[in-house]
Amino acid sequence: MKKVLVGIITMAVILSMALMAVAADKTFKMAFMPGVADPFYFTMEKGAQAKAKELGVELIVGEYPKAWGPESQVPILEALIARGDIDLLFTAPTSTEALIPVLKKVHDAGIPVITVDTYIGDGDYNKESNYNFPLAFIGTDNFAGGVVVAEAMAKMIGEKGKVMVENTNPDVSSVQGREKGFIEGMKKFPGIEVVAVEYCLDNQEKAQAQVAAVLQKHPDLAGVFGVNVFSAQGAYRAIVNAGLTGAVKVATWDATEDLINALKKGEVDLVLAQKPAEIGALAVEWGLKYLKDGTPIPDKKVVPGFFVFTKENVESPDAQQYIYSK
Ligand code: T6T
Repeated sequence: MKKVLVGIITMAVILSMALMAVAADKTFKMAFMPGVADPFYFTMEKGAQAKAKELGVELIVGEYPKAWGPESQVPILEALIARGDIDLLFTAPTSTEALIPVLKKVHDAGIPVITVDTYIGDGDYNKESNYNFPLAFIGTDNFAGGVVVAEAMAKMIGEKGKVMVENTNPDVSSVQGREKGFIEGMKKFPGIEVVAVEYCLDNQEKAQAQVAAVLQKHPDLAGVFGVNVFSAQGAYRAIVNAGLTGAVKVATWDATEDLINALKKGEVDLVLAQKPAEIGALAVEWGLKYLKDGTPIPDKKVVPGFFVFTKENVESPDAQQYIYSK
């Protein structure tokens, strides 16, 4: 009886070692589905591709959606999954709620999911909920960044006056975090009033028109916070067109070449750079660890930092690494 038991255990050990060896040798296939076609996600892809190459992972990149939102993203995700050969998916959900069903479908099909840049639900994947199935969220602490921008803006405008937020969507975790952090940060400054929060739906022209309209209503506007590539690029153009460069302070988020050049020209006063290449690389690295031996991602969260460009450091050689790729 004892001999039989020892035999069974030995067989089980040999089998699991063989399975682990197969997993170690297998070339895993990961899929990356970006939020929209923009320099932030292009840079994320580059970081992910470089890490995938280094670690021997095959990385499939889903088609870049032309517009932000579930209408564009869900069909591309469905097509990715329909391939039937993906071992893990990392993606930036374009809505906290609307992306839950399709990502749950991916998960239920046996494909582990990591959300990068944005999260579903409230992003707490540790508690009981219908959205806690992703392995982790990997992305910026947007609320903390929003507070940093508020404090810098308050300083720039002498801690008094009217400011506005040019945002994209009310149901996207990243940009909502920035807005909330900014508004919270401004509570420390009783002389500052947030007079408007606009949503451009990630459309630069719309952002420009919205900032122009707020300027009409509040000609004494002191500052604008543009929360991402398109809202920020639209926001600073509205200020330039109104001939108010320098008079209205402009704080922006996302280090595109356009925004960095505007900073150099004095049309923008601050650019917060996220670390998209690092986010992409971390997703591949942690994803592979999980696929190889089930290593969990600590706290189901990885949060790389950010870098703040100002006119003082924008030419510094060390800062150049934070500018996004085209
Ligand atoms: O700001 C990034 C990203 O972090 C956000 O979630 C959506 O907008 C960008 O992609 C910039 O356009």
